[in-house]
Amino acid sequence: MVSRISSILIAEDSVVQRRHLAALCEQLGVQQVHQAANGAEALALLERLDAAPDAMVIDLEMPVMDGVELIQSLQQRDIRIPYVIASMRENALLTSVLEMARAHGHRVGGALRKPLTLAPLKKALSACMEEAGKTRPRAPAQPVDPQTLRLALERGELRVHYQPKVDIQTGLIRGAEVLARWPDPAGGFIAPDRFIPVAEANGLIHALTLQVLDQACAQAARWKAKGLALSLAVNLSPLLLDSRELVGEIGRLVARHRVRPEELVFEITEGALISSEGMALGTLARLRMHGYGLAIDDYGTGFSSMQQLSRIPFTELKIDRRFVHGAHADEHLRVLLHSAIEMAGRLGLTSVAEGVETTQDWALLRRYGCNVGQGWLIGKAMPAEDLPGWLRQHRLQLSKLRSARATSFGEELM
Ligand code: G
Ligand code: G
Ligand code: MN
Repeated sequence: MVSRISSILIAEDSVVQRRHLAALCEQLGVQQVHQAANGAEALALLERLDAAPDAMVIDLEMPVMDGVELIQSLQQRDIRIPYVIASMRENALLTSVLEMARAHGHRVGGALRKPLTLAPLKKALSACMEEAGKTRPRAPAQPVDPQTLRLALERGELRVHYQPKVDIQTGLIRGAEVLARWPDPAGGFIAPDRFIPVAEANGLIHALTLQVLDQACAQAARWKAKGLALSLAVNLSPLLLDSRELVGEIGRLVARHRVRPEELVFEITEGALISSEGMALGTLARLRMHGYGLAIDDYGTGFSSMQQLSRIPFTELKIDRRFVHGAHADEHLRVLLHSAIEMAGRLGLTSVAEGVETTQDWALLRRYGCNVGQGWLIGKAMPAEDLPGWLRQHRLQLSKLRSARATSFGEELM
């Protein structure tokens, strides 16, 4: 039985489908099943009922008032009952309605393709009850005080962590992404999404990035001396690309640590590339001429066109995690993921998948021929001194990763 659901409302025009769904709900232990043949009936029923149902299942295509109109009416009336969306229509349509519902802040357990079956329905209903327990919306990250950040940079308090990037075919480590960390006096670390935008807005991002790069190069040299050759990826804020000095400064820093440009990759977020003008394009071209790798970061979130991508000499395409984690259960995401990997291959770019969280994510990426993976399944960002221990642990996992098989792809959507 699905915990905490004792009553449910089904909005579905087909009598046959409605009965089928009611029977499934009863099998799941739901005691009271209310039925409506369209959105208007569902709203009328909600007004009449003494106690609101715990959850709803909403069909999209219905006469009189369809499922999308029903969801919009729920929003207007501020009715906050969690629900599951169901339809026979294509995944892209289901996905866009799901996005709309979530943008309203509604608790949606998933969008399911009809005819419904027991297991996906149970999972989706459980998911909407789980979401009900979470506090929403999430509080926005509190930005830090610019003066405090300035002082921290002057005192060299910033640290960097390393998140491993591994070859998806062999499981072997290829490199790591360098991520800035600011130790919190109260313990732990202040997350970069709280201080990177502050650094950008207060003229501190240049100094910050050079400090990050300095620590990363010093570490790369130490690892190299021990026989561990890793390619390190450093994030570059788009604001830095407007500086004419940047390429020279990076060159001097790298030379001082005797690191070769080929051992570094700079990541630039996709969204920043769309509006990039002459100066930025020149900086990127010069970085590439000097031998550094260039990665498009968060690919898939920025709506760049092929033309925009083709005018910059990239070496790597980092596919955003929202197209990676969970793609095994979502046909729409799978198409996008597969075509991004294929496009990277055809353009001669290394494909890197972010957000690899499960062995199912891993198995799918391997099947699609993705080159490199990064994510919690492999390893979280860690201080340099933890990396040797992680490597030992990781070696023990290799055979498991290499034999990871995709079970079944498909059936349910979200
Ligand atoms: O791993 P984590 O949650 O810390 O990363 C959050 C975000 O902060 C990432 O999107 C990453 O690109 C960004 N970030 C981390 N370090 C740096 C940095 O040194 N420079 C820039 N520009 N962004 C960074
Ligand atoms: O530069 P970028 O935005 O890619 O930075 C990586 C970010 O992604 C960091 O915030 C890091 O903590 C986060 N991250 C790394 N691995 C995973 C993962 O497997 N799943 C999720 N949800 N986030 C991840
Ligand atoms: Mn990045």
